[in-house]
Amino acid sequence: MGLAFFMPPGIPRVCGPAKLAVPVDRNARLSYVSAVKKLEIITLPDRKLRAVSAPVERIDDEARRFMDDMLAAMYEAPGIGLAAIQVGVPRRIVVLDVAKREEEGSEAHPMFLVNPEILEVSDDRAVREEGCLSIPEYYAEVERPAGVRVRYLDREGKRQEMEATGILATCLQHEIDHLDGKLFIDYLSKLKRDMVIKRFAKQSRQDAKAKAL
Ligand code: GNR
Ligand code: NI
Repeated sequence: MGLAFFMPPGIPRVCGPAKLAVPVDRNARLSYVSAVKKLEIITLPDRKLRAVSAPVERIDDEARRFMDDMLAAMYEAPGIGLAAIQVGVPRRIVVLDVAKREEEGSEAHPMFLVNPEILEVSDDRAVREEGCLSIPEYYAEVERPAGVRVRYLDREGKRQEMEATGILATCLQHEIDHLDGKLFIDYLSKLKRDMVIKRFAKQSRQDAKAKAL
Protein backbone atom coordinates (compact mmCIF):
# COMPACT_ATOMS: atom_id res chain seq x y z
CA MET A 1 0.00 0.00 0.00
CA GLY A 2 1.07 3.57 -0.54
CA LEU A 3 1.88 6.01 2.17
CA ALA A 4 -0.73 8.51 0.98
CA PHE A 5 -2.86 7.18 3.78
CA PHE A 6 -0.57 8.87 6.26
CA MET A 7 -0.74 12.25 4.65
CA PRO A 8 -2.40 14.87 6.78
CA PRO A 9 -4.37 17.22 4.55
CA GLY A 10 -2.90 20.54 3.57
CA ILE A 11 0.76 20.03 4.27
CA PRO A 12 2.70 23.01 3.03
CA ARG A 13 5.34 21.93 0.54
CA VAL A 14 8.54 23.64 -0.36
CA CYS A 15 8.68 22.32 -3.91
CA GLY A 16 5.13 21.95 -5.10
CA PRO A 17 2.82 18.97 -4.77
CA ALA A 18 4.35 15.52 -4.81
CA LYS A 19 2.59 12.96 -6.94
CA LEU A 20 0.71 10.50 -4.79
CA ALA A 21 0.39 6.94 -6.03
CA VAL A 22 -2.78 6.36 -4.03
CA PRO A 23 -5.62 8.87 -3.68
CA VAL A 24 -5.97 10.32 -0.21
CA ASP A 25 -9.23 9.57 1.53
CA ARG A 26 -9.69 12.80 3.42
CA ASN A 27 -12.52 11.33 5.46
CA ALA A 28 -10.49 8.43 6.75
CA ARG A 29 -9.32 8.75 10.34
CA LEU A 30 -5.66 9.70 10.32
CA SER A 31 -3.74 6.77 11.64
CA TYR A 32 -0.28 5.34 11.72
CA VAL A 33 -1.39 2.02 10.31
CA SER A 34 1.25 -0.64 10.77
CA ALA A 35 0.05 -2.51 7.71
CA VAL A 36 3.37 -1.37 6.27
CA LYS A 37 5.55 -4.03 7.79
CA LYS A 38 8.93 -2.72 6.81
CA LEU A 39 9.34 0.96 6.36
CA GLU A 40 11.28 1.92 3.27
CA ILE A 41 13.61 4.86 3.35
CA ILE A 42 13.05 7.27 0.48
CA THR A 43 16.00 8.88 -1.30
CA LEU A 44 16.76 11.78 -3.63
CA PRO A 45 15.24 12.90 -5.95
CA ASP A 46 12.00 12.05 -4.11
CA ARG A 47 10.37 15.45 -3.59
CA LYS A 48 8.63 14.32 -0.43
CA LEU A 49 11.97 14.99 1.25
CA ARG A 50 11.19 18.70 0.72
CA ALA A 51 7.82 18.55 2.49
CA VAL A 52 7.32 20.47 5.72
CA SER A 53 6.08 17.91 8.26
CA ALA A 54 2.99 18.56 10.37
CA PRO A 55 2.99 18.37 14.18
CA VAL A 56 1.77 15.22 15.89
CA GLU A 57 -1.44 15.91 17.78
CA ARG A 58 -1.73 12.77 19.86
CA ILE A 59 0.86 10.25 20.96
CA ASP A 60 -1.12 7.02 21.15
CA ASP A 61 -0.24 3.35 20.73
CA GLU A 62 -0.33 3.64 16.96
CA ALA A 63 2.09 6.53 17.02
CA ARG A 64 4.37 4.55 19.35
CA ARG A 65 4.18 1.51 17.07
CA PHE A 66 5.14 3.71 14.16
CA MET A 67 8.11 5.09 16.13
CA ASP A 68 9.22 1.52 16.88
CA ASP A 69 9.01 0.69 13.17
CA MET A 70 11.05 3.81 12.41
CA LEU A 71 13.68 2.77 14.94
CA ALA A 72 13.89 -0.70 13.39
CA ALA A 73 14.33 0.84 9.93
CA MET A 74 17.04 3.14 11.30
CA TYR A 75 19.01 0.32 12.96
CA GLU A 76 18.70 -1.82 9.87
CA ALA A 77 19.93 0.89 7.49
CA PRO A 78 22.10 1.41 9.62
CA GLY A 79 21.87 5.01 10.72
CA ILE A 80 22.10 7.10 13.89
CA GLY A 81 18.93 9.11 13.28
CA LEU A 82 15.77 9.06 11.22
CA ALA A 83 12.98 11.56 10.58
CA ALA A 84 9.47 10.32 9.70
CA ILE A 85 9.54 12.05 6.32
CA GLN A 86 12.40 9.73 5.35
CA VAL A 87 9.89 6.89 5.35
CA GLY A 88 7.41 9.13 3.52
CA VAL A 89 5.40 10.23 6.55
CA PRO A 90 5.22 14.03 6.91
CA ARG A 91 4.91 14.14 10.70
CA ARG A 92 7.27 15.79 13.18
CA ILE A 93 8.80 12.61 14.58
CA VAL A 94 12.48 11.81 15.03
CA VAL A 95 14.18 8.70 16.35
CA LEU A 96 17.87 8.53 17.08
CA ASP A 97 20.57 6.53 18.73
CA VAL A 98 24.07 7.93 18.64
CA ALA A 99 25.45 5.27 21.02
CA LYS A 100 28.36 3.25 19.75
CA ARG A 101 27.69 -0.03 18.06
CA GLU A 102 27.21 -3.23 20.03
CA GLU A 103 30.52 -4.68 18.95
CA GLU A 104 32.18 -1.74 20.63
CA GLY A 105 30.57 -2.79 23.87
CA SER A 106 27.78 -0.24 24.23
CA GLU A 107 24.06 -0.81 24.64
CA ALA A 108 21.34 0.64 22.47
CA HIS A 109 20.25 4.13 23.52
CA PRO A 110 17.19 4.91 21.45
CA MET A 111 15.56 8.32 21.76
CA PHE A 112 12.14 9.33 20.48
CA LEU A 113 11.38 12.99 19.85
CA VAL A 114 7.96 14.24 18.87
CA ASN A 115 7.45 17.84 17.73
CA PRO A 116 11.06 18.76 18.60
CA GLU A 117 12.02 22.45 18.65
CA ILE A 118 15.42 24.04 18.91
CA LEU A 119 15.19 26.59 21.73
CA GLU A 120 18.76 27.78 21.69
CA VAL A 121 22.00 27.24 19.83
CA SER A 122 25.54 27.91 21.02
CA ASP A 123 27.72 30.61 19.49
CA ASP A 124 30.56 28.20 18.94
CA ARG A 125 30.34 26.12 15.83
CA ALA A 126 31.58 22.69 14.87
CA VAL A 127 32.45 21.11 11.55
CA ARG A 128 31.50 17.49 11.14
CA GLU A 129 31.25 15.10 8.24
CA GLU A 130 27.59 14.30 7.61
CA GLY A 131 25.77 11.69 5.65
CA CYS A 132 22.08 11.00 5.13
CA LEU A 133 20.20 7.78 4.55
CA SER A 134 18.14 9.66 1.93
CA ILE A 135 21.34 10.67 0.07
CA PRO A 136 23.16 7.33 0.14
CA GLU A 137 26.93 7.17 -0.10
CA TYR A 138 27.50 10.90 -0.14
CA TYR A 139 29.36 12.59 2.69
CA ALA A 140 30.40 16.19 3.21
CA GLU A 141 31.56 18.46 6.00
CA VAL A 142 28.93 20.77 7.43
CA GLU A 143 29.39 23.58 9.93
CA ARG A 144 26.65 23.98 12.54
CA PRO A 145 26.26 25.32 16.07
CA ALA A 146 28.26 23.00 18.37
CA GLY A 147 25.54 22.90 21.02
CA VAL A 148 21.75 23.01 21.09
CA ARG A 149 18.91 23.05 23.58
CA VAL A 150 15.89 21.14 22.33
CA ARG A 151 12.32 20.85 23.61
CA TYR A 152 10.22 17.85 22.58
CA LEU A 153 7.59 15.36 23.64
CA ASP A 154 8.92 11.93 24.57
CA ARG A 155 7.44 8.53 23.63
CA GLU A 156 4.89 8.93 26.43
CA GLY A 157 3.93 12.43 25.36
CA LYS A 158 5.69 14.05 28.29
CA ARG A 159 7.36 17.41 27.69
CA GLN A 160 11.14 17.17 27.87
CA GLU A 161 14.15 19.36 27.30
CA MET A 162 17.70 18.37 26.57
CA GLU A 163 21.02 20.01 25.94
CA ALA A 164 23.40 18.38 23.55
CA THR A 165 26.88 18.81 22.13
CA GLY A 166 29.04 16.65 19.89
CA ILE A 167 27.53 14.16 17.47
CA LEU A 168 24.16 14.30 19.25
CA ALA A 169 23.91 18.06 18.64
CA THR A 170 24.77 17.55 14.97
CA CYS A 171 22.29 14.71 14.58
CA LEU A 172 19.47 16.63 16.31
CA GLN A 173 19.93 19.58 13.95
CA HIS A 174 20.16 17.28 10.91
CA GLU A 175 16.92 15.52 11.89
CA ILE A 176 14.98 18.66 12.80
CA ASP A 177 16.03 20.10 9.43
CA HIS A 178 14.36 17.09 7.77
CA LEU A 179 11.07 18.07 9.43
CA ASP A 180 11.28 21.38 7.59
CA GLY A 181 12.24 19.82 4.25
CA LYS A 182 15.86 20.77 4.65
CA LEU A 183 18.80 18.51 3.77
CA PHE A 184 22.47 18.75 4.74
CA ILE A 185 23.42 19.40 1.11
CA ASP A 186 21.58 22.72 1.42
CA TYR A 187 24.56 23.94 3.48
CA LEU A 188 27.05 23.20 0.70
CA SER A 189 27.99 25.45 -2.18
CA LYS A 190 25.45 25.57 -5.00
CA LEU A 191 27.98 23.83 -7.23
CA LYS A 192 28.35 20.85 -4.89
CA ARG A 193 24.63 20.67 -4.14
CA ASP A 194 23.67 20.75 -7.82
CA MET A 195 26.25 18.06 -8.55
CA VAL A 196 24.71 15.76 -5.93
CA ILE A 197 21.14 16.44 -7.09
CA LYS A 198 22.15 15.82 -10.70
CA ARG A 199 23.86 12.55 -9.81
CA PHE A 200 20.76 11.23 -8.04
CA ALA A 201 18.39 12.45 -10.77
CA LYS A 202 20.48 10.64 -13.36
CA GLN A 203 20.57 7.45 -11.30
CA SER A 204 16.80 7.61 -10.90
CA ARG A 205 16.30 7.97 -14.66
CA GLN A 206 18.56 5.00 -15.28
CA ASP A 207 16.70 2.92 -12.69
CA ALA A 208 13.35 3.80 -14.31
CA LYS A 209 14.74 2.84 -17.73
CA ALA A 210 16.13 -0.45 -16.46
CA LYS A 211 12.77 -1.24 -14.90
CA ALA A 212 10.93 -0.54 -18.18
CA LEU A 213 13.15 -2.86 -20.20
O1 GNR B 1 23.10 7.91 9.95
C1 GNR B 1 23.31 9.11 9.88
N1 GNR B 1 24.54 9.58 10.22
C2 GNR B 1 24.82 10.93 10.36
C3 GNR B 1 26.16 11.32 10.42
C4 GNR B 1 26.48 12.64 10.58
C5 GNR B 1 25.50 13.58 10.68
C6 GNR B 1 24.17 13.23 10.62
C7 GNR B 1 23.84 11.91 10.45
S1 GNR B 1 22.17 11.45 10.38
C8 GNR B 1 22.26 10.03 9.38
C9 GNR B 1 20.91 9.35 9.28
C10 GNR B 1 19.95 10.28 8.59
O2 GNR B 1 19.92 10.47 7.41
N2 GNR B 1 19.12 10.93 9.35
O3 GNR B 1 18.27 11.82 8.84
NI1 NI C 1 19.21 12.54 7.00
